[in-house]
Amino acid sequence: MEPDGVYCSLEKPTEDLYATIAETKEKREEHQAVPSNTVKKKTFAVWVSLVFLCAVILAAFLSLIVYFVTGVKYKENEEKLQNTLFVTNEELKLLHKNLSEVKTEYTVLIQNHTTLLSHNMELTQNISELQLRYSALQGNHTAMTTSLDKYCSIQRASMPERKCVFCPESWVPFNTNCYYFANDTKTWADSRDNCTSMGGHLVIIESQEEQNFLLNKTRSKTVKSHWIGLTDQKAKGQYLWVDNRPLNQSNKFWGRRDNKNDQGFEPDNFKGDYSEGQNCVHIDTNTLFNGWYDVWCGEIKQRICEAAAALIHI
Ligand SMILES: [Ca+2]
Ligand SMILES: [Ca+2]
Repeated sequence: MEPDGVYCSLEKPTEDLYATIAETKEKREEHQAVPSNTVKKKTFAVWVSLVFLCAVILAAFLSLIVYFVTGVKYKENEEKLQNTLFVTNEELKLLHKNLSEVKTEYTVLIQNHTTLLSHNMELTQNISELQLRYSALQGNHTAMTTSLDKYCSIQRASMPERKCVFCPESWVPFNTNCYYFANDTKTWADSRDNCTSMGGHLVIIESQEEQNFLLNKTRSKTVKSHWIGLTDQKAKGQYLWVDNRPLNQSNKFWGRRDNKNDQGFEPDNFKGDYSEGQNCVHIDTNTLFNGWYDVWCGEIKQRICEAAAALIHI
């Protein structure tokens, strides 16, 4: 080994190295000694880049915050909307259900309305028919009331009780009796028998009222003279009714003669035509007077029969 050689070889580089370091120092000094515009520009660019980068980061950060906040809000709103939508859907279903029920009820109401209209028409028709029947019944009621008043008089105004008087056909009711005014003529005896055969008797006049009734009924007839049931054939001057009751002196209605020269009262038992005189009595209306007149029993006259009426109290 050769140590000198090693150290020798180290000497030269040292010089060169120092030279290089010196040179570098020089260059550095040169470099430090002369500030460059390019460096300034680079530094400025770096700063701008840093600021820009910070701004971008800040913007991104803000964007993230906004995004996050907006997302949260959006989710909240979405949940609310979904809830609202759910509720709305439920309400809509309920409304559909209610609508369906209302439609069903409407259909039922329409059917009921139709049924009621039909019933109304039937009732209207029934009312018309009932009105017609009511009118007919009113007519019948009026006719029946007229007949009722004719045959069934009210006894007292304060009482609804009626007394119905029924007589055979062609007989006329008066009070509680029936009277038959015959148009054919017979003798007094035949007239008496005829009345008896019909269930009655020649009329027996017992009151002024009955006398007036008979006069009114015969006055309108062409022939006004009618036999009555009074005679004195058994004993002259002793007048008896056909039921053998004597003439009531307080109820006698003798007439006066319709003669200018003789207006005396009956009975006169005139015997001018027949020797037996006048023993039978008729009721008559003449030009001046009316009442009872005794005549010959053989004369033929119309007659008045009397019979008790059938009485019903209602
Ligand atoms: Ca009588
Ligand atoms: Ca006479």
